Amino acid sequence: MTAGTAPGGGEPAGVPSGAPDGTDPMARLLAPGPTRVMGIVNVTPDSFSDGGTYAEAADAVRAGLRMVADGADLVDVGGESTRPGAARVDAAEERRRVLPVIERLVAAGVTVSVDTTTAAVAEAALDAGAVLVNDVSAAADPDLLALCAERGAYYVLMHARGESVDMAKRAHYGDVVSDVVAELRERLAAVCAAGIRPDRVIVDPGIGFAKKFEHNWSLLAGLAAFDELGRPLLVGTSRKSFLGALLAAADGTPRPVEQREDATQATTALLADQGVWAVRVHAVRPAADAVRVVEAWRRARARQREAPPTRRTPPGHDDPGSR
Ligand code: PMM
Repeated sequence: MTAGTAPGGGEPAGVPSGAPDGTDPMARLLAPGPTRVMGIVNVTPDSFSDGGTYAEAADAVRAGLRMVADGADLVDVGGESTRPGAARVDAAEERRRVLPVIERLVAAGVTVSVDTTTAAVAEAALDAGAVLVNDVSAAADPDLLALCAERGAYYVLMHARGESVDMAKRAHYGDVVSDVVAELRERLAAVCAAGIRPDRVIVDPGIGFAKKFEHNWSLLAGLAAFDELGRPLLVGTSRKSFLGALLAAADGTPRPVEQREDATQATTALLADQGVWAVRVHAVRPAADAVRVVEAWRRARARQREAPPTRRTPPGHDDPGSR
């Protein structure tokens, strides 16, 4: 697994802004270390989980700062819902939603990514100090790629097919794991051909994007296959429908979104144990706690490998004290 894959390939073409001291916060986050936690701030009226939560920019900023205090390594700000069936949002409106939030989070020293598929929005977000473009379109827009290349931005290449409005009907695969890896390999080549440095790309299997529920489980079980892409892995399971279906009531009613948090944290622990680079979550504190538990567990496992515990002698055998 590619957790904390150190970026290679020499000096950056241009250090993205975002850190007042001129350091590159993404290089630090991509260096070897525990699974990172990306907090989600959707400034949208209609995202499936937190849509409408942040009516005012100030509420979204407060939520982002809370996430950082709770252990988020970076905050992903989005202004367009990507839930299946969602319609596109005008770029000006998307910019209006995300910019004041990004500006204020960056001013507070937060490492910010922008969740957008639109070059004009990404450009404004990078101007405002975002350092990572989280593109859920599977690199559909050459202008967005050219922008990221020119600006030296870090880039999330997420697997998807088509747009939110019709992606559900494209959820047909032979072997979903090898198909998704192959499609990402092809898109990764396009991203690099557009001039984005390979060491600035993070890949994501796109849980819930043009996937049936069973596809999501197969992908989670098959993440090791993504190692061949040689890039750090970001995974977003938080509160998604496949968890709602798993936890459905006896009559088949899916578990409501706001009651999928415990299951989300189970996935976080399993993902961290597999060594993914980062998880994208709505509730940061339990995710950060889960990562810490996994880290402590791994350290103990490593200690035991180095010095296997001496076997305790059962009483009545060689134990002189019991004679
Ligand atoms: N999921 C959503 C939105 N953006 N970005 C990445 N990289 N990976 C994801 O899985 C992902 C994403 C949809 O979830 P949301 O509406 O809760 O943000």
